[in-house]
Amino acid sequence: MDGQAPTGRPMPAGFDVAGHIARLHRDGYTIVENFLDADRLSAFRAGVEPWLGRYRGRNAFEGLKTERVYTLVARGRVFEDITDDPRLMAVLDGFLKPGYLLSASHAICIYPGEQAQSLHFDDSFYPIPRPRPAISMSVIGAIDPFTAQNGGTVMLPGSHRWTLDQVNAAREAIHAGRRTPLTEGLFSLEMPAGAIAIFQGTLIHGAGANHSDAPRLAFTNQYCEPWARTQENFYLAAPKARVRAMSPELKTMLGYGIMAPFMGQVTASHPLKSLEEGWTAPVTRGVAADD
Ligand SMILES: O=C(O)CCC(=O)C(=O)O
Repeated sequence: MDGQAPTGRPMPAGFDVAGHIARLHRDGYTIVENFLDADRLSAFRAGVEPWLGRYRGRNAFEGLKTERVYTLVARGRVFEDITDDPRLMAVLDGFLKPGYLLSASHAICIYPGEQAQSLHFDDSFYPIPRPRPAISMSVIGAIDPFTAQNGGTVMLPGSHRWTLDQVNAAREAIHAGRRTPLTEGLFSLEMPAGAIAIFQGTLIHGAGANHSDAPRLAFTNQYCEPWARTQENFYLAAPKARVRAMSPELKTMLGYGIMAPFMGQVTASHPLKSLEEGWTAPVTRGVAADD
């Protein structure tokens, strides 16, 4: 699909949308090399640097030697650009309904000595039985090259089609260090800086252990169906002044859109109205506000 992208911005010639969609259906993941060019990689590093060196994870899942910078999309232009990139959106359009939402957006810096994260699938918190279509789609992007040594994401291709019993059996076997037919395909994602993996929210994966002597910097963006609840609450987390300057696609992804016929309305108005200068909540107009 060359030419016009869903964003109206140019789609790079030769980007094989259909091939990526086919691999996502077959394996549960696909890799886009050169997603960030050298300029975007430098801009990413410069943009995230002031936010690093502040916190460590609060639990083993976040990673006790891992730092996460949440609400990345609202922290600078490069983070917007990687979130609504036309190539990515063209692939996501093959899986999620129009008006899909950004569910999570953060940088992940895994420091040396970090242990492997427990294996999981990203849309597990939606209580709908498996097997089923993914309710969310995830991206993990390499700012540092991913290797098996430095914490490259561990993935289990094909697991996006499994029942919950199969998922649990595979996870138990892997965590116990046992090999079974279900665990055959387990591998560590190795990809150069600037590449991303797109994967289905139903695919088993987890951050690898960092046995190297350098941090592994990455980002993840996750997108969900327009009817599903998002992990991050961007209405509260992303300052309106920043959202106003974002692309129409990003505004929709952050919740300033309607899913037909009226999901997401703001007191019977389109949510974009709430971004207009001087807008006040209708319930406070003409009466004293409580707070
Ligand atoms: O950092 C990674 O490689 C994956 C992280 C992940 O899967 C998660 O935090 O949910």
